[in-house]
Amino acid sequence: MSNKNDSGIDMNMTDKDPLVEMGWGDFFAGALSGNLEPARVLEVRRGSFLVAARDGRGGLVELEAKPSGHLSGDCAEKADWPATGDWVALRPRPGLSSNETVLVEAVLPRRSAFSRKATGDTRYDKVAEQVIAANIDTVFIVTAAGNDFSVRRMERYATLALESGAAPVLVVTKADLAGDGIDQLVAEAGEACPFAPAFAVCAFTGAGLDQMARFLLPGSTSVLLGSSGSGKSTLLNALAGTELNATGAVKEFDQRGRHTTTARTLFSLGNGAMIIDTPGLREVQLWLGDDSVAGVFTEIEEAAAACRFSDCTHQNEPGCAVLAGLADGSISEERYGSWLKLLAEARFLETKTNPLARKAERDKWKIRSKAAKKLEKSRA
Ligand SMILES: Nc1nc2c(ncn2[C@@H]2O[C@H](COP(=O)(O)OP(=O)(O)OP(=O)(O)O)[C@@H](O)[C@H]2O)c(=O)[nH]1
Ligand SMILES: [Mg+2]
Ligand SMILES: [Zn+2]
Repeated sequence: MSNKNDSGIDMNMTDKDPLVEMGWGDFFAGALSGNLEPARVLEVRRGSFLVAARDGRGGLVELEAKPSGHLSGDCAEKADWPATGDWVALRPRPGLSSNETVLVEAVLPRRSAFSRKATGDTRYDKVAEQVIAANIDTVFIVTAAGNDFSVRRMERYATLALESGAAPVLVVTKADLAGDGIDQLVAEAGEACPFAPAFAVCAFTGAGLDQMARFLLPGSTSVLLGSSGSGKSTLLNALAGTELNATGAVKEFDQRGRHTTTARTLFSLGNGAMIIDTPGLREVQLWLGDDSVAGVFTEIEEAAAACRFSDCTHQNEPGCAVLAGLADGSISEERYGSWLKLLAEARFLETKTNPLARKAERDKWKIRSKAAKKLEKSRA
C-alpha cells in the first residue's frame, strides 16, 4: 500500500536508506560532521525550511526545521543560505524527542546549483548570487508555444544551466497551440543550445512526456524553469499522474503578473525521480559564466578561434572570422547579437565579483589614465 504525503514522497519503510533514494551519497556524507543528521531541503520558507530526514525507523519524515544561530552566522552571502534541493545538517536527530525544535546547522557542499544574479539591487558594487535550485542533474528549460516562445530567452537559461553543472534540456510546452508548426518551433528551440535535446510536449494529451521521462531516473533531481504561465506545474502534474502542485489560468491582464506557483518546491514522482517546480522568473540575469556563454554559442566560438587577432572584439577588426561567418550566413545575426550581449553581461559580473578580475580592470584603468596624463602633458 502506498502511503504518500503532500509532496508525493513515499513514506513506506524499506531496508534501504531512504535518503539514498533522494540522492544522498558519499559526496555529501564526507562533509557531514559529528552526530548531525542529514536532510534534504524540500522548500525554503520565511524563517524555516521544509526538509525530509530519516525517521529512525527506516522511513522518511517531513518536518519544518529552523535556522540555527550558527547557520545564520555562517551564511555571509545570500547564496550560502539553504536553497531547495540542498542537503543540510540537522540537530538534534529528528524523532528523538518530538517536542524539540529541529535546527538546520549547516549547508553541505553543492554538487550543482542553478543560480542567477539576484534581482533588485543594481547599485554599483552590489551584485549577489541567488541559488534557485541545488543538487540538480537536469534543467528543463520550459517555453510555451505561442506568445511566450523566445529563443533568446532560452539561450540565456541555457547559459545559466551550463554554469550550474546540470544538463540543459529544451522543452516546448503547449504543443497543441502550435498545431503543424510545432516541428518548426522545436527546431528553433534546438538552435538555442546546439548540444541540448529539444522536444515538444502537451500536458493535456500526454504527447512528448515519454521524452521527458528519459531524464527522470530514480534518485535524480530536475528543475522546471521558465516564464510564469508556461505550463511548468501542469507538466509536473501530468508527469506525476496526480495533482502535486496547483496550476492557474494565465492572467493576461494582470499587470502585476501574479504567479500561480509561489515557492520553489521539491516533489517526488512515483518512480523515485525528484522535480523542483519553481515560480516563473520574470528576470533572468546571468550569474558569471563567460565559459558557459561559449558553451551555448559553440558555432560562434569555433569561428572566433580563427580570428586574426587574439583579442578580437568581433565588431570591426580585419580578419575577424565571426564577421566573415555573419557575411556568409554561417552565423545568424540573432545569435551573434545574443552572444555579444551575454558575454558582456558575464564579463561585467566577473569584474564585480572576482577580486583578481577587479584588480586587473583597475590596473587597466591606471595604465589608461597614466597614458592619458602623458598625452595631456605632451600636448600642453
Ligand atoms: N493549451 C495548453 N495549455 C496548457 C498546457 N499546459 C498548461 N496549460 C495551461 O497554461 C496555464 C498555466 O499553467 P501552469 O502550469 O499553472 O503554468 P506555470 O508555468 O506553472 O506558471 P507559474 O506557476 O505562474 O510559474 C494553465 O491555464 C494551463 O491549463 C498545454 O499543454 N496546452
Ligand atoms: Mg506553476
Ligand atoms: Zn573576431
